Formats: sequence, C-alpha cells, structure tokens
Amino acid sequence: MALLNILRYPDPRLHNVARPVEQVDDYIRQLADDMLATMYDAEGVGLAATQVDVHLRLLVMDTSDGHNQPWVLINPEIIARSAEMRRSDEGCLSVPTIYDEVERHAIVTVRAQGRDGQPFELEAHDLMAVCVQHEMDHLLGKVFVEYLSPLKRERIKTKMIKKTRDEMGRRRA
Ligand code: K1U
Ligand code: ZN
Repeated sequence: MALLNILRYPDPRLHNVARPVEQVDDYIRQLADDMLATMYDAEGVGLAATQVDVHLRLLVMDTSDGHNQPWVLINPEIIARSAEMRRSDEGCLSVPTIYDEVERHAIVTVRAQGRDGQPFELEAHDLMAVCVQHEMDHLLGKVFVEYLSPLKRERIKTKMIKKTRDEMGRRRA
C-alpha cells in the first residue's frame, strides 16, 4: 500500500473536473486502497481522487468512531436530497488547519459502485452526509473555501501559500 501526495490549496489541479471510471479494474482497486491508507495516515474522514491528482470519479471515506468502516464510492451520484439544510464545521486535507461553517443538505442518498464494481445506494446522515457532499464537490473541482466570503478565501489562500513555502524551506534546511 502506498501513501499518496495530497494536493494543497490553491493548487489549480484541485479545480479539475473528474471523469467517470469506465471499468473497475485492478488499477482502480489499488488506487482506492492507497487513498484509504493516505486518508487514515492523514487522520481524515474522507478523500477524493482529485486531491491525489487523479481526475476520476472515485472517493473514499470512513466517518465511524472506530475508523474501521471504510467506504469506496466509484461514480457517485446524489439521487435524493433532504429539504432540510444544516450548517456545520468543515475541514479539508488540502486546506490544513482551516475550519469553517458550510451549509449542506442534512441527508443525501447516493448511488455508486463499490470496490467490486457492484452498484449500491447509501443514505448518508450527520458527518457522513457532510463528508460525501464535500468529497463530491472535490470531484467537480470545488473546494469548500469557495463557499466562504471572497475576503476569507483570499486570506486562506495567502496563509496556505506561506505555510507551503515555510514547510518547503524547513524540508530543504
Ligand atoms: O480533505 C478532505 O476532503 C477530507 C475531509 C472531509 C471532511 C470532514 C468533515 C467535514 C467535511 C469534510 C476531512 O477529513 S477534514 C479533517 C478531519 O479529520 C475531520 C473533520 C471533522 C470531523 C472529523 C474529522
Ligand atoms: Zn476536502
């Protein structure tokens, strides 16, 4: 299992729109396994293929308390959304240390294919509902900071550029 590099905002590749997965083969299964390993290593609860610079409709998540209920969603589509909306704090492995409130549908039903290529439906509530909507945004090239005000977004962009530059400097020293 390999740990993959996670793109950091404002990398322009985070705005690529992912293409559908045509066939669930060994490459896709290996990618899903590597994404899960990368997500657990980074202590996240979700990860979209876009974030590891693979522009295919694939996401992984595990919002369980024991971090032992991995989900692989290939070609996910939202087929139902609750009218009820809910605001909650979000974070993103591509925007480390930044958390802010975003409004999402409280419940969503998603149709996807699993790691075995078989279709299934999942009704997501609570953190899982937030996470799956956040990850599906990534597949459309959208990062959660785009829901924030232009001023906040500019501040975050500046902070991330500085953080990345400082980390690169420390790594070289
Ligand atoms: O970068 C990502 O897309 C992963 C992201 C998913 C997410 C979590 C919570 C709300 C929206 C999106 C994260 O894993 S953020 C970091 C995290 O570990 C976390 C955040 C909230 C609750 C529990 C964990
Ligand atoms: Zn994210």
